[in-house]
Amino acid sequence: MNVMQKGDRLLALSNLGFAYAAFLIGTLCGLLQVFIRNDALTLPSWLDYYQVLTAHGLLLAIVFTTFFIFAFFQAGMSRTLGAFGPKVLLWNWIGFWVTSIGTLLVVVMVISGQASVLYTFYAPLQAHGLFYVGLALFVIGTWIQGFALVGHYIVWRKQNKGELSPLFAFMTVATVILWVIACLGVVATVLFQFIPWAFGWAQGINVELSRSLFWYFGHPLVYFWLLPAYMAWYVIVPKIIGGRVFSDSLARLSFVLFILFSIPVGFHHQLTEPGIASFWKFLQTVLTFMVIIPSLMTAFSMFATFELRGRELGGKGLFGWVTKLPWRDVRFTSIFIAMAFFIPGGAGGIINASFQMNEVIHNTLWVVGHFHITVGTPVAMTFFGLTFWLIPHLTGRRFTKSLQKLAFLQIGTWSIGMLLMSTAQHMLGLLGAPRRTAYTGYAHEDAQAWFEGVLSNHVTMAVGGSILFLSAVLLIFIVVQLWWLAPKADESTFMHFPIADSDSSSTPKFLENWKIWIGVAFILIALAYTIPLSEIIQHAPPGSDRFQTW
Ligand code: HAS
Repeated sequence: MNVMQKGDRLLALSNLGFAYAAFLIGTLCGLLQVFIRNDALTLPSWLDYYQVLTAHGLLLAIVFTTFFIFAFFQAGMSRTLGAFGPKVLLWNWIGFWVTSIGTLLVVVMVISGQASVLYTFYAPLQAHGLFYVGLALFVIGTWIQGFALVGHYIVWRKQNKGELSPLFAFMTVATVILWVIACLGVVATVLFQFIPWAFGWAQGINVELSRSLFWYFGHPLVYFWLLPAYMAWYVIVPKIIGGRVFSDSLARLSFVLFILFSIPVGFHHQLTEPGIASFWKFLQTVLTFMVIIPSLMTAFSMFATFELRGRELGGKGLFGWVTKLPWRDVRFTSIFIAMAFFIPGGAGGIINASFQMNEVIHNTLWVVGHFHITVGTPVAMTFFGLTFWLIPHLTGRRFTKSLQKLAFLQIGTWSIGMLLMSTAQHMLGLLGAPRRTAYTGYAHEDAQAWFEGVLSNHVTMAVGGSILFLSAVLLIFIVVQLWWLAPKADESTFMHFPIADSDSSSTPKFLENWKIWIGVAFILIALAYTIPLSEIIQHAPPGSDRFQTW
């Protein structure tokens, strides 16, 4: 392992800084939402609920995650493969700036009230053209950063011919491949549909095509969030607990399966939409069930790592090993809680993906509950756990005992807040409460009764949301301390970068033959999408006019 160079550290820190600025504003928007829905807050006339909701979704789900992920990749790649060369560093910086400029453009458009289109920016809602230009820049910037990291990996492979790359690097490259292929859909709809339409160069928009291209991107997007969390589970957690990666080949295979199956499944977000024949929805539903497999493999692998380590430390009986795990280390406990949240989160996903059951939950608050216990906790809380060692490592400061105690309070409050809020959302959704609405106080008494349960009411959501916001402020406090104020550590801190080595001696080499996997991924995409997309284009109704409801 290499000591990270100053330039590489600054790059990762810049991405982290952007991520946490977005996190603070995004969680504040979340707080406003739960109070508005609870009728406890009326926004001033210049601020609209949908504006706040758009900012909330974009800042947390897209900006916080993406900037954090690149910081993590950059730190880990520099550490495992060696310091970035000048070209790799330069391209990473260019990518960072392009992503940042795109983000700022999008945020300005949302704040100025010209893009209250939510993070899915469904047509025929139309934002200002610059909003879409900002989105395009954002994606291009991430591609530049991604390609720069792949360039770094290629240099390493040339220098280490015939060897499998370290697991961290392999997983980074797999995630970048997934991201680039996924973005093709959103790039196509933004460049060829939204931008010409929004600037008035094209009349009308093919709504179904734009939604299908969006979801071609939108589902693998969730794995772009999840895979870095899985990287932490596979390679960081074993190191923290003093154990080992259960199986190098299992870990690599699970990432390869994500490249294959996470993309040709977007129709499971469109099961209720007309214009797509049932056969194609069914096919993509089946493929969705394939993409569950690598998550089940990951769950198995995690249990194995924990049990092996617990038994090594003397744990006896069926569950005695559980008590041997390092529960007092918040970097472990935070990530363990994140995993535990993913059990109901993943089960909810399986319900969503079941063709018939989707009828019950689609467009209800259930889905909002689902994504708060997938991206909002398993992913986000894994990122919190990473933050607790990543920032000290990058800034050379100490994660002191008192900060560790605060960190426990932070993850505890996040868990409680999320439990309350997402349980209420799941229950309300099952009863029928819709999502994406500013208010749900309908006149009909049956609908009003949905909100009268102990858990299923807006007060629970508001209490949960408030606890979450307090937790977010606490996290920002910890981040600021670790960045600027905590006592300086000695040089050895720079060596404490907990990435586990894995034994790849019996791993089949073809797992790292990207040409095969990219090829198979495109074949599956072609099978799942060519005919339905061409039908959507051939049988398109007249393009829709623009709608701006704000
Ligand atoms: Fe999802 C909607 C299906 C996973 C995020 N999803 C969404 C939306 C978001 C989202 C943001 O099929 C809303 C989009 C919108 O705005 O409209 N989802 C799935 C399926 C999975 C899944 C099948 N989703 C995720 C992940 C997300 C995410 C991950 C973010 C990171 N989702 C859907 C569907 C919809 C949907 C439909 C559309 C609904 C609609 O109609 O609108 C699967 O990938 C889930 C597989 C996961 C598992 C769990 C494995 C468990 C593990 C934990 C092990 C724990 C350990 C600790 C070791 C099978 C790995 C042990 C601890 C103990 C205490 C014992």
